[in-house]
Amino acid sequence: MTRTLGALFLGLDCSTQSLKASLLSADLDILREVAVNFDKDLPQYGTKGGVLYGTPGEVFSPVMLPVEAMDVLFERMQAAGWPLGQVKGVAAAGQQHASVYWSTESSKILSSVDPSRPLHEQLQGAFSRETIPNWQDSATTAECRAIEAAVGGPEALAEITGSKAYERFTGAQIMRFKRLEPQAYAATDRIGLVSSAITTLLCLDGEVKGIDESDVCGMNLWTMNNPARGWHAGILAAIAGKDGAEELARKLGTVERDGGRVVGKIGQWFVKRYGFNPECCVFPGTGDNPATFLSLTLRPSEGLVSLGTSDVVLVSTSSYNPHQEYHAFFHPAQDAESSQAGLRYFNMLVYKNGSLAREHVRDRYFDKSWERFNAAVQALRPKAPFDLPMRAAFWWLLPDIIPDGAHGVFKYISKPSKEYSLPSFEASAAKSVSDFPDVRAEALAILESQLLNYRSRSSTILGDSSTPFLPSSPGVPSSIPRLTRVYATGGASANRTILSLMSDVLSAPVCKNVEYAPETGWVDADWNACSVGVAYKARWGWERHVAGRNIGFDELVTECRQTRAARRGEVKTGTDIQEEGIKVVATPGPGSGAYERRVEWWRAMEERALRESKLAK
Ligand code: ADP
Ligand code: XUL
Repeated sequence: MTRTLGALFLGLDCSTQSLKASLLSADLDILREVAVNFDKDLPQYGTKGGVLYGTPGEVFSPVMLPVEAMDVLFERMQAAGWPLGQVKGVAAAGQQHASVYWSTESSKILSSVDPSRPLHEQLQGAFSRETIPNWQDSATTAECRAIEAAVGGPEALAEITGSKAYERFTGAQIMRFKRLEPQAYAATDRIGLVSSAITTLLCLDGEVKGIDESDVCGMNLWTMNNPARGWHAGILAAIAGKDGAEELARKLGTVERDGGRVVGKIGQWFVKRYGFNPECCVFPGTGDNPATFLSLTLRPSEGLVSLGTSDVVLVSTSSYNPHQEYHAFFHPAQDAESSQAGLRYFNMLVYKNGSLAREHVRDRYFDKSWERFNAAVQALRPKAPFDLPMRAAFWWLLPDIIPDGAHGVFKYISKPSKEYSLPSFEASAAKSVSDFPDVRAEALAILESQLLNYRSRSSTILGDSSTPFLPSSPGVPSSIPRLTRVYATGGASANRTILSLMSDVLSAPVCKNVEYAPETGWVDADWNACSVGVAYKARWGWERHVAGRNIGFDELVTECRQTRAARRGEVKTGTDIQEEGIKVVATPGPGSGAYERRVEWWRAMEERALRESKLAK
């Protein structure tokens, strides 16, 4: 099919291991993608998995790595014939928390780059720190405790900034940098995140661009719980001293509250070197998780489960629900005029023991075969509402984040009976085992425990918030709310058995992104969600900026979907249009009721396993 391409939108994603780009049409079709792999394509930096290791706990990457990756990325786009002159808007996503330090020379250097030479040859002097601490860094425990103490403890910090202190969060990282390299800190003019640094490089107009208000929530520095949102003076003072707090606020700069604001035009370097249109607009960058959230246009009470190396669960809410176990973020595409009451949020839950733990069980008991693993799950999974699960297995091979510090492997066989009508009694009477007598239970039990974890905690988030949710099924405690819909992404979402069990345990339809090609019809989409999500944001910002339309992000995406459906000769409205590009791949079956009845029991089992994990230390 040949169509004139018209206006195009570009999204970049600077993640841990690669820099990726997606090119989208004005109707949000994904037209092209390209990636630069840090280890493979830039071996001179010597990274492994995109990072380098220092003293215990230190994980970082060279600051020039993403700069040189930009050089290679745009060369590749040009070599592949991308019509870059038609790009009207661009936005970037970046790994969260990781900070970039700009020197006092940066402004001058950024405004005078020579289009005949690559960026990495010219920007060395623009940085006051040679490295970017990576989100996997864990060398800042002492700083975390100091930041929490400054505001009255972890709970208070979570209430103010959306998260208790985490080693990877930027506040603790800045504090450690200042302590270890005071001169380099003093020579720092501005501090940004990876997303705002890539945005700065896209504009190259001499200005270091501000951090956006969704990504800023990963810093432990931003007051979220107060209409006068802003840098928290007490935390800044804990990091930089009373006298240095104001200076630190200046270094951190002005935060972008409007995710669709034009922060600059594409730099002349891109215009002269790659033929960009000088009118191409640049919109605020955001974190990789907020960007993924946008690619699925999650509505309040919907969730996303990403089954990658680690598992990440995002729950979209219409109210602020800070909690010590997880992170609260502002929605990445709201405009500055949103009243406090109209603000949207999402909660993020990060689990270290995701795919690697599942793989471990597969390799140990099922000959490294997902087919065998799946067959075991299918054979034993509950098939009726009272076919209650009786095993629980906690595979905390790495010390986990949720629950905090849980470590070790714990397995139990339980026996529901009238005698144990209280879940805590039943849990304490459960038999601890090292292997299940029926080996097939190993596959089912790890999945059940992971998924009941996501079910239990997403229920708590919905129950604690003013977000509307689906009530639980008749006969099940009403304190177990359900997500209305779950989107599955990540490597393990290729496994339909896992998705089908997920639908039963979460009591919600499970969906995947699909894309349409005239030759094949709808197929599973395999594009990069982060770069696509920020390209959507650029499209939304452009609509508001150029057409002057005061339109919400979700509404604009819906309009684009309508246009796409109409192009295929279909008329879609209402819920149909929400399904455009999204396929329900699993719906709750009869076994779902059994899981709903076991959420409270599972919570009691987790409490017991956690207690035993702490005793074993
Ligand atoms: P990353 O977090 O690095 O982006 P991915 O999202 O690519 O990771 O997920 C990689 C993981 O996906 C692998 O560790 C693997 O265990 C898991 N995976 C891939 N295919 C399957 C499958 N069919 N069933 C279950 N897990 C799978
Ligand atoms: C989120 C986190 C990671 C990074 C990965 O808190 O640390 O998901 O954003 O790039």
